[in-house]
Amino acid sequence: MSLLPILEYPHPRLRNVAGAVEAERIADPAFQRLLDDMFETMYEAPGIGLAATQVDTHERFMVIDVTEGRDQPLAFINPVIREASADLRVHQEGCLSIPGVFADVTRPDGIVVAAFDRNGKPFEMRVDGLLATCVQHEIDHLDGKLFIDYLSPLKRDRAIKKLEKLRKQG
Ligand code: GNR
Ligand code: NI
Repeated sequence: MSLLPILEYPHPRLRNVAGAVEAERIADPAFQRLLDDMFETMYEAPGIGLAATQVDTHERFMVIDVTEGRDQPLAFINPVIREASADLRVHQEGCLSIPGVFADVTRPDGIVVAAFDRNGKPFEMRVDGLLATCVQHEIDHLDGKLFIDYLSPLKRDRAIKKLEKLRKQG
């Protein structure tokens, strides 16, 4: 297992739109190793999710674990949001690609997400709360989107200034 380097804003490849994972690739040992490395990288960071885009792999998959015990790893391959609730929730988001910056983002509170698991088996999950926020945040990465894209120009500007300041401080 190994830790993978995480791309940071404003790396241009964070804007790539990821392509589908081909079904035959899921069983490939290299792909399974990549999943293990992404879990290891996410847990070490620590983060509650990690999208392939963030580790410079432009295929549609991500790993998530929002549990306190860090003992419920979830892999989503070719995830699709099937339904999104009309009711919204605000959550203060952060991102391993924009370290040290946090801002409120409003998203649907509940979603139904369909995907394939790491064995290539299709599944559908109805999720809400933090897990729903995280799934949407990760799928955004696969579409080249970042949470700061949802902020007003003023707040986005402040967020980027904060990131630059934190970097200067080391
Ligand atoms: O670790 C993370 N925490 C987080 C908090 C609120 C909303 C989304 C997230 S995801 C983030 C890890 C990350 O950058 N995933 O892409
Ligand atoms: Ni992120």
